[in-house]
Amino acid sequence: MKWSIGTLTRPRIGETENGDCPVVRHADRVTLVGIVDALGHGSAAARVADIATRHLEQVPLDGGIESVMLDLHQGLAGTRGAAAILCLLNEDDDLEGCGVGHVFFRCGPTRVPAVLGEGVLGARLRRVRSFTSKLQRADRIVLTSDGVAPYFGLADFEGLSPERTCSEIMMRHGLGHDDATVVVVDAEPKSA
Ligand SMILES: [Mn+2]
Repeated sequence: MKWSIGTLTRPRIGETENGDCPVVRHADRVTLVGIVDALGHGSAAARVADIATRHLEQVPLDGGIESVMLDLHQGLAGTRGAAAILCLLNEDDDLEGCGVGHVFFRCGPTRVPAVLGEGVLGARLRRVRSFTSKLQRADRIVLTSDGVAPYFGLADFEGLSPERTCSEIMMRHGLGHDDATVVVVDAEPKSA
């Protein structure tokens, strides 16, 4: 499968710095996508988002998503902490996802039994739990931070490109009082 990815992020209304960051990293055989949402907002949160971004640019991906999440947890030790949703997509169309804290994962039409974990990366994390699924052509994954109200369905944005879907979700459901991020991944056949 070919992964067509759109991302959109913006700081809380009135802030110039963003504590949210979208994650997209194409490696040899896998693609890492996700969102890190540093606690709070403003420059202190933006510093944490920055540390997370740099960490995820070089973290080993071959140990699976739980290992990526635990690595990020260690990388954020001593900071104010963050929530995150991270997904690894591979050449065989396998999805492996892992979430910690107040972030959101949606996928369809394939139903993915996504259970996200509690805790704060960098501060307290009892255990991470991951979920896996085989993706199909025309599947769409939508990740959002908690600066986006979760009251929407994938059908509301059917037929729109990943970029356009990000803008529409942000426009209709973005919350002014928090940093907000949307990541949309469409699974498309390689030949398309
Ligand atoms: Mn937030």
